[in-house]
Amino acid sequence: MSNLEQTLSIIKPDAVERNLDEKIKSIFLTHGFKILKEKKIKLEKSDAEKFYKVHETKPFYNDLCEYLSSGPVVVMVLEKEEAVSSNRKLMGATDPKKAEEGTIRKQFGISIDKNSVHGSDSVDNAKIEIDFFFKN
Ligand code: IDP
Ligand code: MG
Repeated sequence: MSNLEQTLSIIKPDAVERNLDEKIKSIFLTHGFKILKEKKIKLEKSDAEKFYKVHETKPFYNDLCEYLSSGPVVVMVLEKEEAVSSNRKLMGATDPKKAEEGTIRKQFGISIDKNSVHGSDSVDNAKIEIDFFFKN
């Protein structure tokens, strides 16, 4: 049975800064994702605050929003069967030190905050996040 999904991926400032965006995009393509939409943008801190609102009570919220708006990011809509869970698996654990071999965060993540990629955590949040960046 087919369960084609879309998910939102962000290549975060630490990875864009190290010119890893083409390499990370090629990893998505190799794993069967289609990149339906893509843009390189620099967020305002207020955009990052809106995007990460679910984390607003966390002690790391302010640093997280500063960081996400500290330099250009590449935002993409990825499509694949079970795209949401497939992307989460390919990204690896939030903390690169805990991420499995072969995952993007294991390969490229610097620290729990500079962990190179974002991926939606549910189909519902994927829709919200895709609209956040790509609604006309
Ligand atoms: P996720 O990106 O794996 O879904 P979330 O828990 O949703 O992880 O956290 C969002 C982002 O906030 C993480 O990707 C990471 O950049 C940052 N973050 C999460 N936990 C911590 C922490 O304990 N300290 C600093 N930053 C954190
Ligand atoms: Mg998350």
